Amino acid sequence: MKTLTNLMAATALTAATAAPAFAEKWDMPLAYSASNFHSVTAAEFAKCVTTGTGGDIEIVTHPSGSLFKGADIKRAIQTGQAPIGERLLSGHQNEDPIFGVDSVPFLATSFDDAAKLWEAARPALEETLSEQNLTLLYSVPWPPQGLYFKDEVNSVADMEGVKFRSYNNATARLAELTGMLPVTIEAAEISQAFATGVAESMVSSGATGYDRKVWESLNYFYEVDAWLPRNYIMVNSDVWGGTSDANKNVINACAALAEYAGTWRSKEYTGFTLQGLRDGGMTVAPASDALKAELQEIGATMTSEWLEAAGEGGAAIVDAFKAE
Ligand code: PCA
Repeated sequence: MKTLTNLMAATALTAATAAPAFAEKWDMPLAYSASNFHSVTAAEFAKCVTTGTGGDIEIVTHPSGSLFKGADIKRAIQTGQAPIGERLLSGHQNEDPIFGVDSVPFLATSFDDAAKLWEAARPALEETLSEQNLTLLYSVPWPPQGLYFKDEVNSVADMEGVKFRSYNNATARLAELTGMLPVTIEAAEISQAFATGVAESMVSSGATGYDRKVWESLNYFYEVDAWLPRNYIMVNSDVWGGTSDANKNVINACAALAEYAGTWRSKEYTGFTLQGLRDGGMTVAPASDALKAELQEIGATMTSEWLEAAGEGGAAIVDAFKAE
């Protein structure tokens, strides 16, 4: 008993004296605005880690692409310029088709299916990320993707020549196949792009349209439920390897909590933000049956293109998803 007490006292002493020496600050770049639900979730995750590790690791979030722009976040973490951060998973589809698994049109169109697809894809994604010196911590889906326009659109023919804001390969391809003109713009910059006419349409969630107040420039949101893309939080694998088991446990627990809370928020936010678009003066409605049928055809083309690009690994994920 005496030994145990001594040991505990010694451990407490070590912890107390060691903590300041090992206290680390982890800057966490985020691409989306502070008010966005992903950023709110990340801020809570950061607080959970800071509190849970007793201040050993203090995570400080930097929203709106203020530390690194969305397109640069992954590279910054891979190269150790930032230890941890959040990025749109499908933003890396040009590096490896597997990253675009969540943006295959009409493959997973509900929160339940998006969760199943994530479960099926997660091991392959973890492996691909780990080859890039990245450790996956958690992931949260965006609400279902619909189409934003300035003018009424009832068919693909109505989209001809429209300037379309894209956020990944799939959205750029969608623009091409519908005769629109894609221009890649980060969410943090879209209000300005729409206000200046650089873009006049996009595919995105009600959440992003609401966050960026797009009713100031756009008038229509068509619910298409094309897919639910995901954000994910990654940590540099060297940094992760140098983290104590106790702190890893805390971080993993905070990550699980964040994934749950973020997904819940995403669901809640779906209806809330569509109403917000209406309140802003937009027409929010399901796409017409004719338009839906045309989009399904384009979706089929994009699905076969993705399956061809993603090869056996991609097909295995889709099979596992469909088997659930
Ligand atoms: N918002 C992000 C990605 C998907 C979404 O709903 C964006 O538009 O950039």
